[in-house]
Amino acid sequence: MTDDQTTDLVTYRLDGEVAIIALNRPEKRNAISDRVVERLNEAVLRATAEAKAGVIHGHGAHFCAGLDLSEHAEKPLFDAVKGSRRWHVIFDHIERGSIPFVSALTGATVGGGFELAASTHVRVADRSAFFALPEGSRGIFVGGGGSVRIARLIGPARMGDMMLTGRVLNADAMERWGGVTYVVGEGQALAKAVEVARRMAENAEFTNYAIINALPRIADMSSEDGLFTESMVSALATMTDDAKDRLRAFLEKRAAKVVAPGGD
Ligand code: 1HE
Repeated sequence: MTDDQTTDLVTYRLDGEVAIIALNRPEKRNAISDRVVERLNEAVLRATAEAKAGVIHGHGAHFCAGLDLSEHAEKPLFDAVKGSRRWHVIFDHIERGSIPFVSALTGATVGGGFELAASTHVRVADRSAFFALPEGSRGIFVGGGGSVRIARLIGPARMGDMMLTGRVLNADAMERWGGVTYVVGEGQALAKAVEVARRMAENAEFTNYAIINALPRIADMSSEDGLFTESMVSALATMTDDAKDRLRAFLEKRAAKVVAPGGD
């Protein structure tokens, strides 16, 4: 385990093949300032270079209270545009980099915090987690990619409902809406997220890359273009040495079978 990129705002450690990144500003409920998002970017790029999967969580009781409103309130218009565009670049390093990320969600997962979670590939919430998009009541708008990513996760109508009414959803309600795919007991989000990330790290690296890069692009295409692209990506994956080894291992009965769920 290494701990050498820890800054005051974001912590980083490598646990085997899994990079564990955490927002570290609990006294401000992990609100994302300009400095926080840059430190997050450094950690994400390092994880992409040396890990096979990543976990993003928040120190303290809350995942993230969103954009740092004290900093935002002072920004001239064009700086606000450039700030939003910077979030887009950085969150894109998460969503369409080369390794999958899991977010472990606790407490407030609000505004830009939900947008950060939406840029990860798997979301695990514990029962303390709550979700809101209070931009309407603050007189602002989502700017961290939420209008694309959150709208695709839960649907634009539900996202509009959250933004217009300020309603707050608990973890079970958000699971029903498709915004998270694992709900665990309070205090268990990080452990479950690490377990999920370790499992993903065992996959073929090229397949993980194809999953995180091809799926969102194919979702933007027509059916016809999507099916064609799928055939190309599928054939490419089969050409890798990894695929050849893994397919042979299965045929020679050296690989794990798919096992029916145990009911959990
Ligand atoms: C903050 C922020 C923040 C807390 N920016 N400082 N996000 C929001 O509208 C959510 C605003 N925050 C809250 O509603 C609450 O703080 C929480 C529900 C998250 C947590 O409540 P609580 O009672 O545990 O903490 P608190 O006492 O409200 O906050 C503790 C401190 O954190 C306090 O500062 P202090 O100096 O008085 O101790 C708060 O001011 C500070 N704090 N949240 C700055 N967000 C790219 S566009 C994205 C657009 C958005 O993200 S909009 C949603 C913004």
